[in-house]
Amino acid sequence: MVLHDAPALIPFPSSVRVGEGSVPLASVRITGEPNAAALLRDDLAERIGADAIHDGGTTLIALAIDPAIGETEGYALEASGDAIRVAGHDAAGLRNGTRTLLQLLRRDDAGWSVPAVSIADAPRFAYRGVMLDVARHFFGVDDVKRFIDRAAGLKFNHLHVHLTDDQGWRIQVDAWPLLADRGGASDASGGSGGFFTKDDYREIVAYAAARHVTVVPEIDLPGHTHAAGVAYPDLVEEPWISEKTITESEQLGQPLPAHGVPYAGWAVGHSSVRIHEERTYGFIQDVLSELAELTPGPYLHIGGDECLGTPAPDFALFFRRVSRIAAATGKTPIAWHEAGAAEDLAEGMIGQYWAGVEPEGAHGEHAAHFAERGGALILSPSDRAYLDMKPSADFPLGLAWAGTVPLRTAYDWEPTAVLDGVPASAILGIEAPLWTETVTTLAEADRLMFPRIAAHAEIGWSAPGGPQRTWDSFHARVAQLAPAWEASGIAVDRATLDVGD
Ligand code: TNX
Repeated sequence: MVLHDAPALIPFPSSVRVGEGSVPLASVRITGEPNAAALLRDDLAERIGADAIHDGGTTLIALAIDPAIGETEGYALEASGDAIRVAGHDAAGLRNGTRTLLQLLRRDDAGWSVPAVSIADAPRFAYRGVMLDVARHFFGVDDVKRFIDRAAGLKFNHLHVHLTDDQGWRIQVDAWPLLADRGGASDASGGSGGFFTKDDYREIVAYAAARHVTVVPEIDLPGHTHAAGVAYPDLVEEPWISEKTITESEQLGQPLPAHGVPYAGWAVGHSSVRIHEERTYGFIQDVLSELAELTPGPYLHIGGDECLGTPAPDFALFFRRVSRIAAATGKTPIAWHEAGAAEDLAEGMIGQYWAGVEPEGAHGEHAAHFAERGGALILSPSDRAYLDMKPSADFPLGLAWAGTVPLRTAYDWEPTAVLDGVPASAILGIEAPLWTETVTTLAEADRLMFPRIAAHAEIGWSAPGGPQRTWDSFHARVAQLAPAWEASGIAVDRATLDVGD
């Protein structure tokens, strides 16, 4: 095969050889692995039209799982003549190969086709996540499904759902029914919120699983629990209207939080469950065991961020107990890296690092503690990977506390170089979180996340050093893919495609 211009694929594959000509898609039949075939049929129909796909189609798309091919989640894709063959090492690999196929689609005067191409591919990191905060503003089942589609299309394989925060509790808990009923009836702009029933949540988990996305639920503890106190005032104490909370509230023109009353502001670090009351641990035990039961995936996220008023010994005592309650459900607990300040964490826990790519203060040390205790790290540096940071200073949505993050900055980081003293083997992967203080609709979420989410998809998937793993190549590929994103209903803000600053 002759090498021509590389196709606009994100994340860029390990190996791509482009041949001569193209494979026409005027009349297509899809055969092979039935789950992947059914999903591809739907996705392809949306792009090229359902009429082009039928059992008598002249171009063959053959889907197979073949463990002899590549590595975990890897795949091979061959397109030439009148056939396209996608073989996954496993079912997730087949999903990844079909996502590549969808990005190869192009249309010219002769109609839809894909270029003749030979691709071998596998991911760099096992964990490639996005996070949706449904607590500050609630997003219903359909929106979450669309969010999963966006993530899966870029080969992300984890969806972290931030289910609880000061402004709302979004998951039904049978043993504590008021959590959702009362704690879910508010949001960060004084709206009426919402919550997932257990059936809603199961529907999300099943939809994600069919697309090889593992859902990681988070109950944020011991702070960010004001909404739990709206439901059950005795569970939560709020002695900590700190200077930070006062300043933030003044700057935002928002009232300070009041105990037991729904909170519609954005200040953080003012709430906590009662660490010295036994009842608190019964509550946590109930919540985490009901959540574990709803969760086929291996992880439970237990929060740990921004406990600004919690004395260090109380914080340590809390995580000594709660990390073990979480681990006893059979799941691996994940916590924000500040929980690494607690000396006696359950072993093998995963830390999620959110401070900057150049760690200051104790952030790096706290994060490293997870690796020292046999665990691993997920990297979400806020000055690169936070999808809610403004892409430019004048952007109408988003926050800027970690800086503005234009596309070029979002692309410019190396996960293994952030934390001193943490070996590359302890980096499980990366995650791009979308916090939703300023985001109330999926269209607004799109405007903030695209195209930066694509930068993190590539950082999580494509090893550095390849000829296309450069800003210039990435930037050009984003511009080429944007029309396809728009065609699939994603609200891309064209201004953010520029480098900006
Ligand atoms: C920090 S960093 C938070 C969230 C906010 C976010 C806004 C971290 C783990 N927590 O509570 O929503 O900033 O960008």
